[in-house]
Amino acid sequence: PRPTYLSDYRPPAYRATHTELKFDLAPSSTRVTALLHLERHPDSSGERPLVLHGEKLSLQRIAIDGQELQEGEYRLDEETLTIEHAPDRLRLETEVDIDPASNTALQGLYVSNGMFCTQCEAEGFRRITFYPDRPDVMATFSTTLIGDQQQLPVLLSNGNPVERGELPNGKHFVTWEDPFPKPSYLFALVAGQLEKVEDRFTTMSGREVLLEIWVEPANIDKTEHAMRSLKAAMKWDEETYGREYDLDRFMIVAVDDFNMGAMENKGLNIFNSAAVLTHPHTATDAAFQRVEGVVAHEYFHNWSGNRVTCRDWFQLSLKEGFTVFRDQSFSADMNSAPVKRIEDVSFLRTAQFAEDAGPTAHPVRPDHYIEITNFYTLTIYEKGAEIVRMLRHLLGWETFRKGSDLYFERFDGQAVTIEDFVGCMAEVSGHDLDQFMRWYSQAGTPEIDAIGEYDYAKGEYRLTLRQRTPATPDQPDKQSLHIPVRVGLVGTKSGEDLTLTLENPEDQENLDKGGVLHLREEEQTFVFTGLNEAPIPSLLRGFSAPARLRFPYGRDDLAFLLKHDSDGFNRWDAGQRLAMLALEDLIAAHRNGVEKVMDPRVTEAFRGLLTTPTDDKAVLAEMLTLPSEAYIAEQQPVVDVDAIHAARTFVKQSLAGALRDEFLALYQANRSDAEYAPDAEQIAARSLKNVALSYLMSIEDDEGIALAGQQFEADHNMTDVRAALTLLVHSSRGDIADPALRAFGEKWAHDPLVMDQWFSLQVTRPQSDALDRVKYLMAHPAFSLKNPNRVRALIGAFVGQNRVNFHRLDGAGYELLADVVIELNKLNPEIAARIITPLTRWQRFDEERQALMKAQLERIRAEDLSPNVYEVVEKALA
Ligand code: B3K
Ligand code: ZN
Repeated sequence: PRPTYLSDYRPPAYRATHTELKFDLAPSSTRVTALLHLERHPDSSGERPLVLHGEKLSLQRIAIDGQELQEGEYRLDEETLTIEHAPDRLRLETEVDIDPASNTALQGLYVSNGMFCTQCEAEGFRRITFYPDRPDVMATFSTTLIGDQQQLPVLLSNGNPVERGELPNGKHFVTWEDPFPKPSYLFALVAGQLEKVEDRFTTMSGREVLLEIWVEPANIDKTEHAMRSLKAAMKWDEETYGREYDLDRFMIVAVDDFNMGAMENKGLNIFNSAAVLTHPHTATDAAFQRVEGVVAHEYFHNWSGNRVTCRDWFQLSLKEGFTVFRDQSFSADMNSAPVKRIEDVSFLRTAQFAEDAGPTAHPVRPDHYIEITNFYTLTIYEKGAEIVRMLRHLLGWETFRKGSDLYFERFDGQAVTIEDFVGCMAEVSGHDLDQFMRWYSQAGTPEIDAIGEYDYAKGEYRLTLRQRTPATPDQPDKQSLHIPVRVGLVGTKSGEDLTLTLENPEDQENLDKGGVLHLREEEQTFVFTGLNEAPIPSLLRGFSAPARLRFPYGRDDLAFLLKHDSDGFNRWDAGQRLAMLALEDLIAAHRNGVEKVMDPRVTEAFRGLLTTPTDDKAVLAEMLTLPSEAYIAEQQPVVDVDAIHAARTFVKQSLAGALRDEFLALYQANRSDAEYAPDAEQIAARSLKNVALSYLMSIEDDEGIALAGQQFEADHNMTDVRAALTLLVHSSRGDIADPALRAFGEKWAHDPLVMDQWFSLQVTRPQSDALDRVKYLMAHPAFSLKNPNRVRALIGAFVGQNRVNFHRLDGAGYELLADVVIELNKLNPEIAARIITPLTRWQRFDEERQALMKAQLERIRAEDLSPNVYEVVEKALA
């Protein structure tokens, strides 16, 4: 497979202005008739031929302006259909047959549980019909669906239904028209036996919009939260960004087999059922919050993505980074804002930083790819969102909002670039954002080394910041970035934020405008004056830039910040840093075979947290949570999975032992029999209670075990049931865990989304039988390699969250993953190329494991590989 380069971009030779489609739906042979209204692009010379994309299509007929084409008048290969001498304007008619039933890749048109559905982004439409399948070709669509009335009573597509009727042989049809020009990747159809719940939303200009959520009949009682989230998102986008919905109806459909979370097709969002269905007895608080976030994300795409779309797939973060930033802000407004920030940053620092440090590192705007599907990454999404967040902070909200308004107004109905977006921000603010653009082109996570010096006599604090971005594949040399660093100086006497006065007027001006220091050079010193007490710096507040910040904090400084920092995020981070210092000592002790000793400062800091009254339970729950094994690993030069596990377990048990009564009191204080609601207050109390229980269970305290057993039995809501069951299954108390696990599995055998949780919680247990359980469960009737949710729940959870067992020294974990990748490479290349990720990180481990991991990568490489897996494996072994 050959790479595609950003620098090779050319506008298309022809564009489609209107597209008429007809689908005669049958599982193994669907006939697709397409009538494309094509015209030569104004910028294109007369020599360029008409080239349409098409894959796995069986061409039955082709005609131009009603004239059938003969062989020789067009050329077909595996990927394209070329017509050398086409007129400047033409109506191209094609008929193709496709086979949705055998489409296990879940791209294009496929069948899931008897229901037809589509996934076209990025390049799936070319598996439906011949088309200029690129985002800069935008056409209006008119789509007729024909299907069996009994089998396929519901026929949906984008836009508005304009005609429906009965046909011979028990068939019926519906015609849909979408008046908004769109690229082919936003096309969708759904057909099946579905039921809907409906609601209405009145937009800010007073238009009434019909809202429909379509699900399989058995799931009709699981839609309430998604509907509520949708209405909240519609209102929020009006109030926050001034964006109003444009069509008369908005539909969401839940589908069981889906590669990603959901898809923002115009007016017809298709969702992985895991990202839409909730019920207190089947979904956890985390799932409720995910649904709220994903529903909002897809809805927000209607403007950031659909009305204004991407010129080419290198610009993917234009829509994804901005939309993730928007959904993060929405969720922050709906729930606890500091906790949302803590969760997002933890995820970024654990998973995206690891991507940025590994062999598949790439810029937020890549400059080449082999398979675009591989680029729906944490870097494009999460780091892309951080870049937009930095712009928001550099400009201030009001100016940022003006830039956003200008962007939507100027580029409405167009396919544009990241420069167009940032250009609007530069225009409205007067800022020079040229250096800032490097965030998009340069891969790797910048490191900031900070040192500070307080001059008591002068009342001055000199803060020196030095930045460096490590080399990444293809990018050995890096340039300095424009980094917004939000700071505070916390007085060591008062514990309060000191007034910030900078010696340099330009720095002061920046600080006054956006509250941040602008770090642009490799090294800069900021001199704060007029201080009458020694400060401790609080740096990168709110995580103002996606960077690794190092400062030689002493443990007492961190304990002090944990108490006094006015920035909630940094208060949490101080606790994490303090725990990290203790964990590092213990990791070293474990490796050297020395007795482990708990740092009393950590214990005292936790005691302080547990005994100081707080009105923010949600943040407290985060503060009491130790850094994850994955995050700890991220901080190590060479990852020692066993030492990390042992050290973390030791800290947890030490804290539980020393603070048992406090944890018990916390548990009791946060119990409640109130009816379940996924609101911020209840969620906070549940997480606090379950964190407390996890400490008690870490020492297998009799009372803790009894409480976990009761919590499971009480069966009040899935959050509590799952937490209790997980703790039991991860303990050594099989006598209690096994019957509970069995009862749960029998009770929920009919509900795949609950069975996914049942799979995950078993295969993440730290005991050494975990891998055998994975193998055993792969043969369970509820498991299937063809369903991405099952693969993620069983295999993904094991390889991603069970580090001690995946990295077993006999290599059995690696072998198991390689076996799965080899199977999935044939069935679903997109999922295969994702699930393989842990193997690609072999450089981070000791030599013995490196060799074992590489051997499995070589084994995979020897297979007949899809472009997806090929690209990842080649990079990993480069
Ligand atoms: N835009 C979709 C991405 C689907 C692509 C799958 N290959 C999901 C989202 O970001 O909203
Ligand atoms: Zn998106």
